[in-house]
Amino acid sequence: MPIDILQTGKLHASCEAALAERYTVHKLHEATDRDAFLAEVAPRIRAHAGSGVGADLIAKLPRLEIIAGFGVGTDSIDLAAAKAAGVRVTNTPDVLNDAVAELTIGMMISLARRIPQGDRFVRDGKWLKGNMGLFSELTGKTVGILGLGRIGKEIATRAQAMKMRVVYHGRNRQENQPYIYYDKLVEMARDVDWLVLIAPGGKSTDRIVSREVLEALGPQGMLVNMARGTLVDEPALVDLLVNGGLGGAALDVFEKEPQVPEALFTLDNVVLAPHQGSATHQTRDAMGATLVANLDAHFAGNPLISPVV
Ligand code: NAP
Ligand code: 8YV
Repeated sequence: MPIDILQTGKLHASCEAALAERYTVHKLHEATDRDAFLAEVAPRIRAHAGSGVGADLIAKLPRLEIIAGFGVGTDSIDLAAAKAAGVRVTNTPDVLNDAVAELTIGMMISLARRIPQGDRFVRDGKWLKGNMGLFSELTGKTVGILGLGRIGKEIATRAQAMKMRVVYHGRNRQENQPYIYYDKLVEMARDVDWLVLIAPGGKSTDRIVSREVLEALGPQGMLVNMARGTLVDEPALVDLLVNGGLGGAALDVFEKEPQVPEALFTLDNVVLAPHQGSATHQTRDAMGATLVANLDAHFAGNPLISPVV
């Protein structure tokens, strides 16, 4: 019996190819009349492939058994609605740790040494008129990691290779970790040179990096957001960057991405990336393979590879 699955957005090519080999895939995002399309296929849909699933969609799919998310973050899936409907949810953890940690260090060096600004400086012919200036380095600085989880630990290892001191904040002290633990984020922000965000999005972390936390980080402090835009009070962040209340920011994620506050575009103490943490061929292939492996396990009656719900 063919198994009907629903996609509501484009997925990585190797993932789509593997899904098409195994399942009957219905692509809502390619339909011209989406309501009519959904009404026709909904009674047959047993799985959703990809993230971004709200309670409304779950309610329209009476035979839905599993949502296989693409990504480790599940903040775009209504987990409570899935649980209430008896729908399993999976994500793609671990396979992206290295890619995200690598980009984090890349963003940090880019900001400390103004690498994108230097590139523009050369291209704009400004070097012909004089040198660019001196900036800071990571060596000898303290980095506070908000979220010492799977990715946070990889960032910590790499930060140590940059001769940085590592401390962390989370809801729990991790006894087997060698780094100093802060139970108050604001206190950690006061003590560090760099604050790196890599905790999940969602209600429990909404604007956890408040104006008070950003002010504690201070005029020399650097913020790096690799987590979700929702973790930060973005208007306060922009205000402090514009007014010199914060030293700088390297941002891969934004509250309303792909919309980015335009005030950031003119600032030299900011490095921006378009949510590229896991965006390498090898990592996206591995994420796609994990998504498919979860679906295959579910429909074979085997334990899920990476269950969330
Ligand atoms: P993880 O292993 O679950 O680690 C999350 C960490 O955050 C844990 O150490 C947890 O510690 C901490 N945490 C959770 N809720 C918290 C709260 N309310 N307050 C303070 N700390 C909290 O997750 P991961 O696999 O490392 O991924 C982390 C996040 O990175 C994802 O959820 C996603 O949003 C983001 N991400 C972004 C990209 C990108 O492209 N930029 C790529 C991948 C992932 P406690 O339980 O002790 O609090
Ligand atoms: C992806 C991510 O960019 O895994 C996550 O939580 O944010 C990133 O890996 C995203 O999930 C896929 O678009």
